[in-house]
Amino acid sequence: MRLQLDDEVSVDGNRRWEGSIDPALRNEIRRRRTFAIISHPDAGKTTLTEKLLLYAGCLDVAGMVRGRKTRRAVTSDWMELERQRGISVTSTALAIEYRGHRVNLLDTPGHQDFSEDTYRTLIAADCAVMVLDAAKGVEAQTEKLFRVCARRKIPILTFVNKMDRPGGDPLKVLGEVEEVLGIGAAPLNWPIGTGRDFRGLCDRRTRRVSIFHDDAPGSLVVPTTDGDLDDPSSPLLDAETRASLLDEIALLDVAGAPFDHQRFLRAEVTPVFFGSALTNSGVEAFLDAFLTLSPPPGSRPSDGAIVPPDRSGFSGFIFKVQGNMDPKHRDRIAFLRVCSGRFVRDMEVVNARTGERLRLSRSHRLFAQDRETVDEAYPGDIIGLPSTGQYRLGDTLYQGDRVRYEPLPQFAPEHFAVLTCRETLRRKQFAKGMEQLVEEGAIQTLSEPDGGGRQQILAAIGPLQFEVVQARLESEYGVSTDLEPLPHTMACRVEGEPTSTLRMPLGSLRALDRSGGVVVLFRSPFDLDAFRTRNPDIRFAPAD
Ligand SMILES: Nc1nc2c(ncn2[C@@H]2O[C@H](COP(=O)(O)OP(=O)(O)OP(=O)(O)O)[C@@H](O)[C@H]2O)c(=O)[nH]1
Ligand SMILES: [Mg+2]
Repeated sequence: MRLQLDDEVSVDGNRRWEGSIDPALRNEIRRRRTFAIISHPDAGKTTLTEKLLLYAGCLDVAGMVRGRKTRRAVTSDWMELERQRGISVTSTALAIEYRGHRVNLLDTPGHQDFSEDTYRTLIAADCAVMVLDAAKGVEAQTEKLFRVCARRKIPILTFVNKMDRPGGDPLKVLGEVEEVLGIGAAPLNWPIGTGRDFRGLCDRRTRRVSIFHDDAPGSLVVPTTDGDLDDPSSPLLDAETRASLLDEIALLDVAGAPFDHQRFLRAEVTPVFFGSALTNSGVEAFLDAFLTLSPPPGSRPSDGAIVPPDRSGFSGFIFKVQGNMDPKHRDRIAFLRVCSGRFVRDMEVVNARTGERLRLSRSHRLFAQDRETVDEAYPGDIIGLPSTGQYRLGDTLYQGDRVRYEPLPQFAPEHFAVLTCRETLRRKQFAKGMEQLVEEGAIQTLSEPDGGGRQQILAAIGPLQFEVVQARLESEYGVSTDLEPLPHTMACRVEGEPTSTLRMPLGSLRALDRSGGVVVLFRSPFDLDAFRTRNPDIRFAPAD
């Protein structure tokens, strides 16, 4: 359950820390917004991110995901692999100042093979922006990510994108959001025309219409001409368009889900906006509404207690580790979400997992691949901490009384392959590369009991992760590899040390995980049953 600064409610008798009365801290918390952009692949998250940066004045010219060579690439898809393929592979943090707010934007990969990264990034957010393709509506991965938000009661705003493309049907999309996702969908603006005729928006609260100037290239801010919907003399809309718009708005007023801010904050209704990130139509209206509607950083559960953001003691957790963001440094950066108190560079903290005391002498504000030293940070902020392996995903760092935030999800792998380092001389780089990619959570690995250093068994949520590992070993560690997919579909970790020899069904594979635990790979549930029959004393550890 999330608590808002302004309207705190009691929390089922849960213990909670006292908030500090430091007005400066409270003010900094109030002006922060931290959100993740989520959706099915290709709906336009990265393009919308780029345009939010443009409207926030962080960019003079916007890049493009799959643009001509002459056109700038987008900011948040910084990895060479992402630019080559035109998809996001890893989530990206971008800190921007906009209209007196510090906005921490988290662009996430849509592809399900990278969903572990997306889920972890969602946990670091206080709200989510769900992007839908107007012609495709609610797609499979969007639904999965929505369910994660619903379970965690993360407030969701909806941006119906690609209104410039044919086939978009705003009423149909609203219906799908309500029927498939089971959440009230309250449109706060409404499109004027769709596809080639998409030329403006009507704000339902002010009944102001904005017509886009369609001569502006998508790389620059699009000027609009505004007028009143209820002004029949306004030259902005011809009589026919105005009449059908009035009908549509009247229908929404009668039949549409009303917008209620408190219900939005409880994730019971989603405000819906329309636009086209590619042509910058509706992006500014969305960004401004986002600032007023979205919640500031909220409280978080820690070991059965509730930690309010204004708790005076600093605390935060690591939700991502990313290597080689800056080819010059070739280091690893741990992404820490600040949850309470004030972060000051060079402060001493404790890592709740190890009990170790750490001095955080280097800390960075992140802007996709770029970074700059940051001396102070507040709840909601994402700071980058150079890592030499001392941080693990899910680590809590705190000052004062002990805090420990919930562990981050790790998914059970369903795809396996043997990866072999081609050149013996590169074996050290291979081991280092694998070590670092595992630390990032980009892949899980197992080893064969007597496998030697040139081979590792990769365990992944999806096959695309294999390609990413090979591509990154090549480009970041100079190691070329061969991949041999395995027919196995599930991995079970044996509880404790098996006392007797395992009687393996044909085709099953015995391996070791990174902590030396025994793991058995099965091709199918039948093999698992066969194994259980042959090894009745063996117990498997419950999946994470
Ligand atoms: N016509 C049109 N195309 C768009 C719009 N927004 C994005 N696109 C295009 O859709 C494609 C995918 O856009 P991305 O921004 O990469 O989509 P994404 O959601 O980040 O995709 P993943 O990162 O792979 O999950 C690109 O070719 C974009 O140029 C839009 O509003 N209209
Ligand atoms: Mg993307």
